Amino acid sequence: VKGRRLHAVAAEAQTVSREEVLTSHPFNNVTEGIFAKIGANLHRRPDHPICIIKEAIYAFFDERQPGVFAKLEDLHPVVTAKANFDEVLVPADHVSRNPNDTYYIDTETVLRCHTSAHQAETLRKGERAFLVTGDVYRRDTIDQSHYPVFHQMEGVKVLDRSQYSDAAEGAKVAEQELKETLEALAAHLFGTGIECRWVDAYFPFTDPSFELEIFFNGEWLEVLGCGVMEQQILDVNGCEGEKAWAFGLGLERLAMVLFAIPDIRLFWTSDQRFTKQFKAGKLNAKFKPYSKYPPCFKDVSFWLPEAGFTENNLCEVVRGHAGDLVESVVLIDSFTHPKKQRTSHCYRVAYRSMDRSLTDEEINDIQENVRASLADQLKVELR
Ligand code: FA5
Ligand code: MG
Repeated sequence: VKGRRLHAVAAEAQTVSREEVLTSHPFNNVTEGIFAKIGANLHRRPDHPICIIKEAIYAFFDERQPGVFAKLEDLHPVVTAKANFDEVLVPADHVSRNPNDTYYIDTETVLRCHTSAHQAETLRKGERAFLVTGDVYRRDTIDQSHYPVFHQMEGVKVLDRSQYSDAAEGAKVAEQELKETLEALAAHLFGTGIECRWVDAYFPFTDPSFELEIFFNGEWLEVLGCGVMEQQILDVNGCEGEKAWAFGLGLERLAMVLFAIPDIRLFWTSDQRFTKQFKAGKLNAKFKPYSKYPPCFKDVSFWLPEAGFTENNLCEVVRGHAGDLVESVVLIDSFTHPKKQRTSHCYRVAYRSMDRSLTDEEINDIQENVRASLADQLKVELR
């Protein structure tokens, strides 16, 4: 009974119980750190930059087409592997299904790795134009624009039959309307003072597919993926023969550009020097760094194990010990010994707090723990 009650309360708060997520299933690879983030719902806190940008995007769609887009933002992040992958046509051997990339609760259940997990079910509910916003989870590399929990907004629009006369024309109209919509959205959010470019892409659920990049802090930053929806997804979910476009926005990335936020970890800080700088509805705030603490670099070199090695696993180990104190993990050297036929990697880990200066002692402790776990869990041979 106690378990049940807990569960009911958790569901109400749009979160999940510990037992539901950190199961003892051998396939489970969810960490404590990830579990702690579930239910944070940054996209629903009015003064948080993720919520502010969400509202600005809503305003854009409401101005252009009042009342057309349904808005869903409390769909549960625990989804079936079927919804996350199969229903959006992700092939059985696609990398994203690999437990190196996705957090699995058990073989059939995952933390969604994209809001596209809700495309099919929302079409089946009868929606024909919708925006789905939520937290998504990925085992990934570590740098200033990648974080294992982030927020996406999915947009789907099924065209009106009157917009085209045959399938080929429908696909063309969908592509044009999609690009025109997203270019107008970028102009709405950023004005004309930014540099954007379209890049051809591949997604199993769209064809053709594109990504939009924005020039930010000296680099091209990918902010969204999109395309013309695969016919099969429409055909089996109540829209037979219809045409549609879809996109998935990275809300952190857009907010970084809009508010000049230099590091993705800042979205998770409770430091008031950050949080106090943002207010609901205020789109022109530029983040003023409150202080730049020096980074501390630590290199780690090791021979790769014969059983294989994946960088995401290294990043999970570092994140597990360092939490938000790790800023980036970069491969700086790789070589294969000609006689031994073994490969050695050297990674440089940058530690830096967003909020305070770190002591040598605490960094050395973390680095020692990282090294021990690399040998223990990933079976590398430290050098
Ligand atoms: C997708 O997730 C597709 N589902 C998007 C899509 C939807 C395409 C509908 C077509 C139709 P991608 O893996 O590229 O695509 O991620 C989308 C965006 O999420 C990226 O452009 C980026 O802005 C953001 N993103 C991806 N990984 C991370 C990360 N680790 N941290 C922060 N943001 C990320
Ligand atoms: Mg991408």
